[in-house]
Amino acid sequence: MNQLFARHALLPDGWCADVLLEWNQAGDLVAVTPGSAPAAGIECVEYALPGMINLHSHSFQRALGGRTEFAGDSHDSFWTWRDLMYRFARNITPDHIEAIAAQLFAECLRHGYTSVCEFHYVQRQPDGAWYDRPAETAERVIAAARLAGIGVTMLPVLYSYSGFNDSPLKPEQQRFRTDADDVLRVIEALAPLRDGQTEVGVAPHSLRAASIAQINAVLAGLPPERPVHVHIAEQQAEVQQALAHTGRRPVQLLFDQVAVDGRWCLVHATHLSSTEVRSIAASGAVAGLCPTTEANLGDGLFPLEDFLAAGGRFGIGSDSHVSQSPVEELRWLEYGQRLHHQRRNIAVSKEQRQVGEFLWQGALQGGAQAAGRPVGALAPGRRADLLVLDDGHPNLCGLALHEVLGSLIFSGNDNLVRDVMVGGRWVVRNAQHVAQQAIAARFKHTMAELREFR
Ligand code: NGQ
Ligand code: ZN
Repeated sequence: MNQLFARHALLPDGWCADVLLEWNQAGDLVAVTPGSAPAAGIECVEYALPGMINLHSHSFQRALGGRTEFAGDSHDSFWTWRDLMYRFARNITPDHIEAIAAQLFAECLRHGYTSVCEFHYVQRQPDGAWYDRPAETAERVIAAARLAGIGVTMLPVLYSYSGFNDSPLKPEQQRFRTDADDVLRVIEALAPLRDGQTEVGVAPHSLRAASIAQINAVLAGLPPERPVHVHIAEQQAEVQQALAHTGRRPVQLLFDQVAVDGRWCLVHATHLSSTEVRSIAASGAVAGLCPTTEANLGDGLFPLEDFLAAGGRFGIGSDSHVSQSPVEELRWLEYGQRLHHQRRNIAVSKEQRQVGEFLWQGALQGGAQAAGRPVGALAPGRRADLLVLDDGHPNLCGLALHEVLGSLIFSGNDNLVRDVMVGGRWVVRNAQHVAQQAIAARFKHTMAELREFR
């Protein structure tokens, strides 16, 4: 029977009591009814909430976790990390890509992500030739998502240059090389895989790696309503390079020359002028914030308070996967602001004074928009993607309902996610992913093979 009864469920307007959730065989919610009576034979849980959307992932980077945390001869930075990452990316095979992604996605599910947007740029063979199937590596990531049971938005990447002045790619970037036609061909090859769990959009890598003309060419060939993601203004050096070569800051350049709208997700958008803050907010685009990776890479802090005041939309991503937990991303999103402003409780609105609830609901809305899929809410027509919290855990004892998400996000490091459903199917039960052992065994084998490639 496709039904679940929650004593408390987080609906778009807040927590509701005695909610009966019903979904169809396709995995879409068909009815969400508060004030229902529990019925015999229907599973009953205490706390249910929508699963989180991870709006920015480079899944292969999961295999680099912990391996870039040593000091080199000169000052380490985003750019020295990037050299290590490139070196690692040279050697991975489609089998590795699939095994690493499956492990990552199972971990993401256990921590409460039920969707992921894969910003996918390792598309060619190590020598720069295409695979026989142009979407080979993208198909492997989608296969991993299906194995793990996470919803996925695949974003094949446009990647042509190594800098703003159309400078040629470096040898270590040859695997990533695509032009507008290549990307549209991959998107077309992926069309048959689109379904309730799978969407396909596009991602110009950055204004360093894709020209404005190429971006507009891809947009012209892209089917309507598909999501468009781009890395932007993550590092001060990127802003300086944009100013030197174009006379404009990256976000300013994008808005001057491309029609940015609600299909867009601007990933990082760390270094913004106040005009740029307002442009992004007014466009309806989502700011894709990845606080743990941004901290790990020394990027800087996003101007969240100003952006929210301007009505901006945001979501979260785990990017390089130094964390696989939405709790940690949201916690550090708020903590970065507290440290910067030397104040408390920044991520709130006039109506929503609970930080945890504001963050979870905001990231659901922005994440769903960025994913281009009907997710992010327990409401008819959306996917049946939900988390059940471990109501027996001490952190959830003696709380008022409005304190539950505050406890989830700001209290301790135990994982309170007990069960996870995606598209009406349980993929995590009692904190165990249903295919955890097989997925982990394959991942360990892959990591052993990749040991020598540092
Ligand atoms: C990436 N990662 O594509 O994996 C980038 C680094 C770049 C982040 N921006 C490469 N966090 O931006 O050139
Ligand atoms: Zn990224």
